Amino acid sequence: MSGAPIFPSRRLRPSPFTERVSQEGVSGYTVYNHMLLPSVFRSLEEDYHHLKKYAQIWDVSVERQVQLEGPDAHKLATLMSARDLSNAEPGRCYYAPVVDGKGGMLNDPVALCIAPDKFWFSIADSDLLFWAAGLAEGYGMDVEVSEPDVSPLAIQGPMAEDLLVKVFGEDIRSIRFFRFKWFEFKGVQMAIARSGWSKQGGFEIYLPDTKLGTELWDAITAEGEPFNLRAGCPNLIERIEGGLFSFGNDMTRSETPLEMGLDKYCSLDSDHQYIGKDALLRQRDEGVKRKIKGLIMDGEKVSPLSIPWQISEAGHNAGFVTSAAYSPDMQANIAFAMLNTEFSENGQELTIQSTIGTHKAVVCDIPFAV
Ligand code: THG
Repeated sequence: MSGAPIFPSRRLRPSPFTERVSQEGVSGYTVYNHMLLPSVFRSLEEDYHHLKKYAQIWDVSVERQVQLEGPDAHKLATLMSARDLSNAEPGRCYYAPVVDGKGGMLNDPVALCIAPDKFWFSIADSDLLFWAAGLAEGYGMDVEVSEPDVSPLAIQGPMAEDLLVKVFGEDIRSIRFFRFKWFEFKGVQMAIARSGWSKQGGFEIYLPDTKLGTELWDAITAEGEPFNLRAGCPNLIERIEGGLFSFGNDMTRSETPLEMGLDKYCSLDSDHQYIGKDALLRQRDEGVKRKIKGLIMDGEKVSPLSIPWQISEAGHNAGFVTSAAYSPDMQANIAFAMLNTEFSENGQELTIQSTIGTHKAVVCDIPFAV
C-alpha cells in the first residue's frame, strides 16, 4: 500500500479527539464507519507490551451509536438482535450479533439499554443504521433511528481502573463487567461502562458532546503519569491472543454467528423471535460446514494481512486465514482461520502460504491467551 495521505472531505468524519490523537503521535490509521481509527502509535509490539502493563487512552469514536428511541425501540432492538434483549435492563451492555434473513452477519455491536424505550447499538464497521431504519419503516414502527453525538473514549489496561478513580471517584470500582453507570463531567452526564476491545480490563466513556472531547481527554491524561498512561488503540496482536473478532476482517455477511463460534450470544432455544433465527436454527440442525479456529504458525514473523491467505492441504481447499500477527509473549505467529470442518480439529496440521513464505500451522482453540 502507498504511504500517500488520505485526501480530506466531509465524508471522512472527524472525531472529538482527533487533535489530541494526532499530537500524541499516531503513526497509522484505518478507516472505520467513515472515520479514522488509529491502528498504531509507536509500533504494534511496543503498543502491545504497554497495553498489557499500564493504561492507555483510546479514541474509539468510530464505534458509533445507532440510537433507537420511542415506544417501539425495544421491539426493534429485539427484532434485529440475535442476542435475546427481551429482558434487557437499563445499565447493562449486551454483545449482540445482528444477522440478515439468511443468518449472515451484518454487524456485531454492543447493545446498551439506556432506558426501557431507548437503546444504543454501539456498532462495528458497517452501516447498521440503514438496516435499523429500514426495518422500522417496513414494520411501521413508532421509533426514531438516529446517530447521536456520542463518542466512546476507552481507557484500557490493568491500570485503567485506578486511573479513572482519580478522575471520576471511587464509584468507578463498583461498575461490573458489561454494565454502565452515569457520571458527571463538567455538568454533563456520561455513561461509563466496564468494557472495551481488549482483554486487559478497562472502561468506555460515552462522551455525549463533541465540544467536550478535548477537555475530557485532558482531564484524564492530567492524572495519567502514575499509571504510565499513553495514547493507544485496539491492538492487533492483543486482540488475536484474546479472541476478539473484527467485523469486516474475521467475519462478513458471508459468515454466520454459528460459524464464528458466537452461539452463546444468539438465542436459539427461547421464544425470542428475530430476523435470521430460522436460518440459524436450520444451520444448527444441519451442522456447520466450517468454523473459525486458532492457528499457531511457525516461520518468520508475519506482518498483518489485508487479503485472506488461502489454506490448502493435500490438494484440498481447507479454508483461509482472516487475521494474523506475531505474538511476542507466545513467541509464535498466531492467527484466526475459517476452516472447513474436516480440517478444523485441534492438532490438525496445515500448510499456509503467506506473503512471506510457507508456514506449518497447527489448529487450536480460541482464545490463545488472556
Ligand atoms: N465497545 C463498544 N462498541 C464496539 C466495540 C467495543 N463496537 C464494535 C466492536 N467493539 C464490537 N465487537 C465486540 C466484540 C467483543 C466484545 C465487545 C465488542 C467483548 N466481548 C466479551 C468477551 O469476549 O469477553 C464478552 C461480552 C459478553 O459477555 O457479553 O467485549 O469494544 N462500545
